[in-house]
Amino acid sequence: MSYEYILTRTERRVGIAQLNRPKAYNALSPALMQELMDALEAFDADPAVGCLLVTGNEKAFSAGADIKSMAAAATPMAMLNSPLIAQWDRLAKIGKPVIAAVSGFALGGGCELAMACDMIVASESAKFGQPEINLGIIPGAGGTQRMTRAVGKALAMEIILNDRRLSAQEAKQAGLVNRIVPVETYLEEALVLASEIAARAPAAVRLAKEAINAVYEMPLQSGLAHESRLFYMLFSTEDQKEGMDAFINKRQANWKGI
Ligand code: DAK
Repeated sequence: MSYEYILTRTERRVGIAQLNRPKAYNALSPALMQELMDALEAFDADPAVGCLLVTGNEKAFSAGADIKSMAAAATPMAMLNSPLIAQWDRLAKIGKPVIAAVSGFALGGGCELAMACDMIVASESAKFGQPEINLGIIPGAGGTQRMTRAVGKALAMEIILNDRRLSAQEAKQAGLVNRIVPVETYLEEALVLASEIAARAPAAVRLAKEAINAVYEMPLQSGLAHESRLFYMLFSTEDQKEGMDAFINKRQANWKGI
């Protein structure tokens, strides 16, 4: 499959999607979002891929939704009916883990895209922010919700109401990102993390992601019951038998993904 606004490749069982509108700081046009979601869904369906990686370039992960195409949607109904909306919902349905490798600007929808991934590896130059207030709007793709859950109410208020930007260090301290790595190696470091996860038992990885994300959807007792059901379900897989046999016989497990 060839794309116009993203680059894709598979390496070490990792499906990599790179946003590729460098002149516009990888602004998320509807066409780019559609290609990105098409690519992520294709990786999700590919048994040769165990983990997904979304990245931009050194200067910008993404500066957010394409303001020029948003400005054209002059009414609420035009915005509601814009092709942009449906694209965002597709990301939450990806079953395999998705890692964002972020360098430079991650602003507005770019920050929301990174936060909608399961983990964030940030380069030392990464800058996170929700500057929508400068456009007379608020975040619309999860910024008020995911940012607040990640960094807490006090800091989220500053970020969203007053365009306070977080450096990589601040983002790490606030719990927004997993790790900070040098700019020169950020993609390789993210790829190493992704390939380690991609080498693990696929069904267990998938259900572990589902169980963790359920924290944000369910009260504790429901979450615990959900976790138990997923745990029991894994005893129907060959990989559970393989993993336990490998432990007992002191050998490397050979995961089959079934
Ligand atoms: N959209 C379109 N073009 C952009 C852009 C953007 N978000 N960001 C940068 N560009 C373009 C600039 O227009 C410029 O293009 P030319 O003039 O060369 O044609 C080029 O990229 C370089 O930008 P600058 O000249 O501004 O470069 P600087 O280095 O001076 O500044 C910057 C870089 C990233 C700090 C600055 O460009 C900037 O502040 N950009 C805007 C950041 C921003 O406000 N982001 C939030 C956008 S609103 C939703 C889904 C998503 C969203 C909402 C709802 N639903 C599902 C409901 C998301 C909304 C947003 O993200």
